Amino acid sequence: MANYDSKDLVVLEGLDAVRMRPGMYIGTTGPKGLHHLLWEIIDNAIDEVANGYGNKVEVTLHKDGTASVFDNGRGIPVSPHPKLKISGVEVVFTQLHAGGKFSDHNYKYSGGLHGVGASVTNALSRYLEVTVYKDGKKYFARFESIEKNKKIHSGVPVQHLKEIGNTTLKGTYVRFLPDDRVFKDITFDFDTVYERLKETAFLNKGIHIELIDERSNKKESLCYEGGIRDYVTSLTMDRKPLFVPPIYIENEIDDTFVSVAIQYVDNYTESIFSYVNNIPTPEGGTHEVGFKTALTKVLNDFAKKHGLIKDKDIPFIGDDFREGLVAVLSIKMKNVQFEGQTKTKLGNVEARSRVETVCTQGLNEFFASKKNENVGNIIIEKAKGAARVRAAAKRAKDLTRAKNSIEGSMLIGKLANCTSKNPDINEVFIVEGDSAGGTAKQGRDRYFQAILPLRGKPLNSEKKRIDQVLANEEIRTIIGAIGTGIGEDFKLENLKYNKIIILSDADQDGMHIRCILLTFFFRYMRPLITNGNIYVGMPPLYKVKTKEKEWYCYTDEELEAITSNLKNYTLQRYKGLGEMSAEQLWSTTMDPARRSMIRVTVEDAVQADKEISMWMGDDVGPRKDYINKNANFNKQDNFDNYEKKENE
Ligand code: 1YM
Repeated sequence: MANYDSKDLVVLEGLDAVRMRPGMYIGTTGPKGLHHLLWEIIDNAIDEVANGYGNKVEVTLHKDGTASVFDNGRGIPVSPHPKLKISGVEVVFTQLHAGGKFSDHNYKYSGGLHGVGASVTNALSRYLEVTVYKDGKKYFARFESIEKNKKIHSGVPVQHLKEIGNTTLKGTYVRFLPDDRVFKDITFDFDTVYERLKETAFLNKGIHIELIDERSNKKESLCYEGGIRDYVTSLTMDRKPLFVPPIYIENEIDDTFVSVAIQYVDNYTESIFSYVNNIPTPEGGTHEVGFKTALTKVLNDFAKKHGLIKDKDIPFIGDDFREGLVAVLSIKMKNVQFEGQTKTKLGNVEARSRVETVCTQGLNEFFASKKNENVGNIIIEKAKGAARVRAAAKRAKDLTRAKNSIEGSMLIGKLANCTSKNPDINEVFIVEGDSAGGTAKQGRDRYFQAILPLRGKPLNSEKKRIDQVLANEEIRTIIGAIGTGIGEDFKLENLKYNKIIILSDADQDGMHIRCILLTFFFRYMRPLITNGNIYVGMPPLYKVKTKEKEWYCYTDEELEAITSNLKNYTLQRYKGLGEMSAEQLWSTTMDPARRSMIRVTVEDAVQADKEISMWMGDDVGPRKDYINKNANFNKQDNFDNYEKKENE
């Protein structure tokens, strides 16, 4: 059977190098590298059909550990290579980076640099078989990695390409067994392959891709007539798209095919997924720059033309048009050059102007149509919101900076500051209501304790955008007093009080204010929480008094414990801080020697994030579910009560 000779081994020295250093060719010998073997074969099949020579690619994961790929294209050339004097099939599977050197091999668009070639798959397989169906004939070749004199020779042609019969089919079938001497685990993962094929199907509209898993009898068929339009739609399905269908543009210019699908969703992030020759470019590059330039220009023009910009409006910058943007940009061109950290950034300068031209033209045409005007208006409205936030955030930054620079800070709202200038010992009490604030001011130790009374309820920052939150007087006062700034400008070293103590009434309103403040700190000043600077003060709920003695109780359990042994006593229930005298407030709640407080910490930020958006967020559904599942409706804490508070 083995009809190879020494000549074959010499030709194959290149493949032995692949086996010596697989990392250089496929990155790792872990699962990612294993799947890379399959991608190489799939990419060749896709290249063939994407260039119009077929319409179907079939991938099968077999029970014996092999994987196979079939495409109904022209079939790999079977004629001998003029210089190498071996069949085209053998060139493809035994020569590193052979594709481009073969005289015939001349796709308009191809993955190029990125793909290391099918020969690498051959080099790292136990065996690989190729069947070509071409011009009514069926051809077959087999390669093996064989051990000779204790040395493994990779991808040796043990069956040179030969004609084995007639056929009515056309195309190429490749089946291989990854080498378990190279890979620890040679099992292909269905989901990994499926996800890759799905992306490929989106990027090559109309191609039929089938994935068959014979190990588990699973079968998936993929075909998207809408291409990247369908891709964007699937990306935005559960994120409230602002209009349907997505904007779609495609055109060819100077042998570069450009297509882009554009949608906006109801959030503030920008997601551009770009590809060159079906290869993802997460680092962006010249094509993305061209697209962004076109988008900014056309939308600015649209706004001007339709009188959507008033004098008082903040001028747009490019970022404003990309808030909530979800776009897929796919281009196909020759001679691609990749750059960047991970070689996933397009470097070709000519791509920039080509993409910009196609996108500008396409977008202009789109918005020139009367029926699309509404889409334009929606995007401009969204961009205006973004511009406002940007301006407000800048104002707030400037404001907090200005306030930070004012010594003594008597200017900050109604803050009654302490006299000490030592942040390590200073504390600030954020107190609910003016009257309680007054009591706290009288009761405090003014050397190290500052009092910040809140007049009304601060805004719930989970429900409002940052510009609205920052417009809120109470929030601004708090930011100014604390001194650190917020968000990305946060600087812990500027903290003016080592302890920030929230002091609110022990009723529903008080709880609500406490939740609002904690939400704000969690979202915008989180280091204060992780650093342990945030506390919740604990005023007593009851005073128990006998002729001889009096007790303060901070919980119902405490009250129960104390009164169970008493006969004649009077009980006072404190409904609010305002009912206490200055002296009482000091001795029960503010005096470091006697008070008790809760220090606020975060054990699991992801969980905290989820809970805060559930409890404090816009979406009522999850909150209602949770409360209905867990609340005790004998108490007065049911869902409707809670929502009423939130909406007040
Ligand atoms: C299941 C894998 O490899 N299909 C495939 C590959 C080629 C061709 C067709 C092909 C290309 C050309 C001309 C050309 C390749 N040929 C070469 C090379 N499926 C799979 N289908 N005729 C057929 O590019 O001119 C490399 S890939 F180099 F031999 F031309």
